[in-house]
Amino acid sequence: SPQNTWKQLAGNAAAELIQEGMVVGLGTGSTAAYLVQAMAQRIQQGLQIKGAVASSLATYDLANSLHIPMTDLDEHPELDIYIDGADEIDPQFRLIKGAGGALLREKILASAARRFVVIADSSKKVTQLGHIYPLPVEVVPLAKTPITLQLTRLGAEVKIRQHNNIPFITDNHNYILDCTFPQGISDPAQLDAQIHSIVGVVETGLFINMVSQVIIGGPEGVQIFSR
Ligand code: DER
Repeated sequence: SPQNTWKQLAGNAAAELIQEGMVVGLGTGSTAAYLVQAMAQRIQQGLQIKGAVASSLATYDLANSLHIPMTDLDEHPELDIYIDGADEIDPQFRLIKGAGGALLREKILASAARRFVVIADSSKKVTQLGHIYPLPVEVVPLAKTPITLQLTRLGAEVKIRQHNNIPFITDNHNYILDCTFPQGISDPAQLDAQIHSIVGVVETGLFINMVSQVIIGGPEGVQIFSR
């Protein structure tokens, strides 16, 4: 599909940003998978990185199977670059992420990276967050119902993410509550703070003030936006 071609354009362009000796964070999802494949090719052609840190067990398995040298945050607490997809990207480079269920480790790696580069097809660009994708919130399972109540009071329609008709379990053994805001999210920073003040919330899919660069693949080819 054209969308996959655009995702591949963005992933290939991001792979060119990786330099010798870097510690690279690898995102999760279909666009990030194109980056992983492009980076694996560059490594086969001789690129020597110090190691890669995966944002999910799924990404770890893909990268490892492509013989990318893997490391972790204990060995390398600071990453040179973190490259990942997004569900929505607004003009201020604020993101909704988490449709793939990996938002906690993705945000941990994004915060550990000197540079966070987002790769996406052009359909992810929005003017206001929250109109296309729900906002995922990772929660401690035992608190899911009181948290649902409080999120509802914040104006969200809340659904627990299911997988084969049972609650989806994240790599960190938590649940995800998908929050739909029918009017969109007018103040992402305020909403993020309000959600984080609810006890039992582990992390939200709102990424604010974290993105250095956005690489968009689309009908016009590749566009790179820097902050
Ligand atoms: O779940 C995630 O955060 C993914 O990175 C998601 O935001 C992008 O997934 P996609 O590249 O498959 O659209």
